[in-house]
Order: sequence, then structure tokens, then C-alpha cells
Amino acid sequence: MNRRGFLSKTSLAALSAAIGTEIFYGAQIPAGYRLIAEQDPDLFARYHKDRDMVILNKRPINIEARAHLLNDDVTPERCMFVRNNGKVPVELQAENWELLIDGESVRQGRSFSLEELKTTFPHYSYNLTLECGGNGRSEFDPPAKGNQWTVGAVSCATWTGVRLRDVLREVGIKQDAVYVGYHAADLHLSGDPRKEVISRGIPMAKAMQEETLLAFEMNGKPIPEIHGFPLRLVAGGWPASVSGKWLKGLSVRNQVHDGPKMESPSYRVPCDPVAPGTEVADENMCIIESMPVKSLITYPRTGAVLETGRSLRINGHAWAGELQVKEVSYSIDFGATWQECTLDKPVNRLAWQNFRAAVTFPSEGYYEIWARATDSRGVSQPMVLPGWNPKGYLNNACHRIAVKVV
Ligand SMILES: Nc1nc2c(c(=O)[nH]1)N[C@H]1C(S)=C(S)[C@@H](COP(=O)(O)O)O[C@H]1N2
Ligand SMILES: [Mo]
Repeated sequence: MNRRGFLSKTSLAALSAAIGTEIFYGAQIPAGYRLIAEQDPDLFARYHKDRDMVILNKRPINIEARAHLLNDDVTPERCMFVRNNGKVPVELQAENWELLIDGESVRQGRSFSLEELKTTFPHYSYNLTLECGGNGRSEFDPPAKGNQWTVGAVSCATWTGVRLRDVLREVGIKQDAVYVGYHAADLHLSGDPRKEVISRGIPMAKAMQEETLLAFEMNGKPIPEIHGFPLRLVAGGWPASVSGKWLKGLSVRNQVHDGPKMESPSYRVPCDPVAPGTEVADENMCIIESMPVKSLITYPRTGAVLETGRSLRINGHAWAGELQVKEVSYSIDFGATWQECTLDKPVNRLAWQNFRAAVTFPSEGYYEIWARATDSRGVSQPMVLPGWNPKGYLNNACHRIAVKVV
């Protein structure tokens, strides 16, 4: 330990931010000393997460919500799941942040400062549902490797930014444009700066939708550090992996983007259904686009106990990727019969929809409440597991909670 030097004010400020509170005797920390809290950081404090959230992995950081934490119409930072493939970039600064737009299909590459984006283009706000393609993975059998998400890798926050299409039109796009791929500032776990962690993308049609944003605010404030500060591509209704955090670049491509995690089997499912456990050749795996219809009961939390003779108010959210949800029903008899819930319209396209119902029970006993949503094309959630796939994506089985009437 070097007793001669002490930490500089800026390193001390960074440390305090990392720990989530002021270090009272911070001025006394010898230079070169590593705090215990740095070696085993309190991720809840560090990233402002509810202590009921579940840490699935610390390296990279992956944290999921529980169903009851997602009860708000607009998901607060506290309850928003975290999915990282690499390391959270350090010392992020909005000043001097540049976004480079290049690729075979731009007329001429150019970059915008964040400030320029904000001052040049009109701002829009949308509530956008972001669900990880692997949400629900934990239920597949044979199991799939990766984060064992249960139900909590979904959010619907208010995102504010400029439209990607306004920016692309300003830059000038060639006729042969097919895809827009993103590039981000996070570092590979290996620490190798030449390795890109993840660089996915969206077809032009999705890129040009009015709700597809280059966002700089979440819920009315600068985007939280771990959710992509200071700039993020946000494309609701698709696997959240296309919504690139810490956005540094966009490549307008004349072919399907081929960055890391675009290749098979990442974020792909068999083009045709397969039996559980089947090995599927790369060429028979298709890129996931719109997410399937799904719903979540967010109140009460599972395990609720109710006095007999009372009715139980339930509520939750339903979403269907690019489509709207047209109906949500619930069952208390393991799917034998279904009753319709009241369902709200989305506040805007690609936002989840709230549903509610007053449930009555015939007698004392143990019950399960199952919820099932149906999209505008008439496709409903499966009651149990949907099609098995090698990476465990797209589990949109009915959500279930347990209730005891005593
Ligand atoms: N730069 C970058 N963007 C990223 C990721 C990442 O690891 N790095 N993960 C993606 C995945 S797989 C998901 S599900 C969402 C998670 O967003 P969130 O952590 O804000 O909830 O971010 C996506 N964007
Ligand atoms: Mo994801």
C-alpha cells in the first residue's frame, strides 16, 4: 500500500458513484488501495435496482424483475431488467458523444454529436415494450444455455429521442439499403478492445417506422447508465437485443447485417418447428423479428392469500410485438374455462396494454390464475410451453400465479 499518495477528487467521485453512496473518509484512502465494495459491488445500489430484483449473472451483469415488480404502467428504472453481453462502458459522457453513420448504403458517411441530434431533429416520446428474446428460457427442456430468465426480462418505459428515419433521410440512403446495424461502446468480457460485444440490427422497414428512436431519455430523464446512456437505438416489439445501448455507430447495409450476435444460432429459431433436443443446421435457423403475444399478471404477487367470499382484483399487461392485443382472458380451473378481462388500448403502438378483472372463487382452497392473451390476428398464447428451440427463445406460455382462499 502506498501511504504517500491519496486518491484524486475525480477518482473519489467515480468510486462514490460506483458504490452508490459517499465514502465518508474518502480523502484518507491510500492511492492504489482497492475497496472491498469495489471487489464485490452492491449491484442494487450501484444501478438503482429494487432489492427484490434477481441477479442472474454478475459478469456480465444480468438482472431480472419478478412479475409483481412490473405492476406500473410505465416501468421505472428500479424495476427494469438488465441484459448485458459485455462490460458496462466506464466514464460515459454525453458531451463529445458522437454517432457515426456509415455503411455501403449511405450516400456519404457522416457523424452527429449528441447535441446536434437533439437540436436538428424533432423529438418524440413513445412507451415501448422491450422483451429479451430469451425471456422464459428457464422452462425449456432439454434446457438451453444462457441466462435462465423466468418472466421478468420485459419492460415498457417511455423513451424520448429523435426518429431514426429523420436522421437517415438527412444523411441520404441508397436504393439498395437492406438493413441498419448498430455499433456500441461496451467492451468485450475479454477486455480486447478490437472485439465487438454485440452488433445487431433491423431491416429498413423497421428502421423507418415512426416509433423507432435514437433515444436520449428514459422516463423523462437521461437514460440510466446501465440502460444505454447517453444514446440508445430503441425499436419496440422486437427482441430487445436489436435495441443497441451506448450507441456509437449505425451502418446502413446492402445486405443483412453480419455483426456479432447476428449469426446463427444467436437470436434465431428453427424456421420450422422441431422436436425437443433436435440439432438444427445454421441454414434452417431464422432471425427473430416481431415478438409473440404474451401477458403477465403483475398483481397480486403469486402466493396471495384471500379471505373466502371476497373477490380478487387482478391486473397486468399484455403485448404482441408489432401487433395489438385484442383480448385477455383468465382461468381459475387450469385452463378448462376462460373469462374475459377488461383490456385497455395501448397508449401508442408497440406499448403494452393493461388488463384487469375481478376474480371470484367458488369455495375455499388452492387455485391458480392463468392469463392468456390473443393478438389481433387471433393467435393466442399456448397454455404450456411453445415450440422448443436450441437457444430457448420466445417462451410465451401463459403466466400463472398461485392463490389460496381461506
Ligand atoms: N450495446 C449493447 N446493447 C444491448 C445489449 C448489450 O449487451 N450491449 N444487450 C441487448 C439485449 S440482448 C437486451 S435483452 C437489451 C436489454 O436492455 P436493458 O438492459 O436496458 O433492459 O439490450 C440489448 N442491447
Ligand atoms: Mo436479450
